[in-house]
Amino acid sequence: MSMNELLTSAIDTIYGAESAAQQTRYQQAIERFRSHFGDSEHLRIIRAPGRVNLIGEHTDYNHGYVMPAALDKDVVILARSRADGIVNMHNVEASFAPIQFPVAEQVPIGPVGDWGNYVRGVVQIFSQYMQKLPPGMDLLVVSEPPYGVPRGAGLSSSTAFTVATAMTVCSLAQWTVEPEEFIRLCSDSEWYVGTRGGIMDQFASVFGELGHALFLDCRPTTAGYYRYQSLPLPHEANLLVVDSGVHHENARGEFNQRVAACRAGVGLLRKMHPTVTHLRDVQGIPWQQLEGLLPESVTVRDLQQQGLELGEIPGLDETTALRVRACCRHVWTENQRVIHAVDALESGDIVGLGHLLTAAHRSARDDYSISCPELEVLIQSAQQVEGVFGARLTGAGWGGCIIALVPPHAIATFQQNVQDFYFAKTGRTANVFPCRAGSGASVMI
Ligand code: NG1
Repeated sequence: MSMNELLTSAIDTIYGAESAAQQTRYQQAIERFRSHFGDSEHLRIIRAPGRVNLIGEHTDYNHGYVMPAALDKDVVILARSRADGIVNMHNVEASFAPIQFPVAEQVPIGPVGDWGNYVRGVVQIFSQYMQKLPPGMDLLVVSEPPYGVPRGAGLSSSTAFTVATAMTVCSLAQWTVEPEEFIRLCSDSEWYVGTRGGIMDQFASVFGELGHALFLDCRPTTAGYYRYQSLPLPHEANLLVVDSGVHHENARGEFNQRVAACRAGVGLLRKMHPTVTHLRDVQGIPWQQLEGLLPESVTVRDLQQQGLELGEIPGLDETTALRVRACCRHVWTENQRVIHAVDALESGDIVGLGHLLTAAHRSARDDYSISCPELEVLIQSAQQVEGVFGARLTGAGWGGCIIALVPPHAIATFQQNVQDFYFAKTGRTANVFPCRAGSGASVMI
């Protein structure tokens, strides 16, 4: 088969009903690669999707439960090897400056916020793991709207980019890495950039399945594997995503503070329960027996004075007050909600699932404090639409998106009312789109 025939068949398999528009997108991308790098000999094309999280927020780095679904929006990379060991990366969007650096086992990090840091992270982490260097490469990144993953929207655009880059590096270097190790290395590559996140996003991006959500237990077994299960999304209701268009600048620092609050919780609980290493370990203990062991608020300095170290967390200040009790309560109750959500999906209980989403939102807002005024306006407007089963913020928080479980007859009203209400209250435009759960990352050709 020719390159074009292979690509056409891969696009049909991955995108199904959307494949005609995607054929055009990919052909245009190949044209751009040619005009940028001269020709398209030996071209590889790799894609990785973003994700929504149905439920299970900020539980992954506590070894808890999550339920994401891969999106049908993705990052595409066109790539080929270079003989000179240089990574030469361009983006079709002019706002991203080109990146160039030599492959190495220690790649110096660029300025904060530089998109090239994700690529540097991948090259460093995978080279160290393989104990050899990949070839240099010419790369073209394509993630424009409407098919790309919206950025800063809590839909894991950075993970999609990281996974696509890592798959590209492995493909060009002809490295075989076991999927779960691959996921861990992708997560480490994002740690290189500075966020102390878990493995949910990478898992969804790699293992996503068309029309399915993924229930994942983020606690690895002793052999380093994870327990997960694909669950068909309901037919009786549609999952709609509403992008607030807002992304708060302090999100990274706030995120790391929540990680710190959870680690503080572990340290304090360990005094009574010495085997605890993650909040997941106290899931079997009634919350009432735990909360008395956890202070409402404690500073990093207070913890240090008690001999409690939180490990390396970028940007943490000694005077930062951590809301330990409320954060741990969110994680504890959220894990339970995920388990109940699995039951609800399996038994077709859409009403029950809707209630769980709404309860998860309350906990994220009140206990984990990750909402913001714009998201609250969206949640309020979603809840006012008759027939809506439930709604919650999705992703890390402080902006980004909400999801809502909406019956088919209410979709048009939902879109209209939510957009009107949001505009009236904030002067901003909300982007509403259906979550069509897509396939996981792949090498297309
Ligand atoms: P987003 O929404 O993509 O920033 C982050 C973490 C996840 C998880 C969620 C909260 C990364 C790459 N992603 O996701 O692991 O902790 O927040 O549930 O750190």
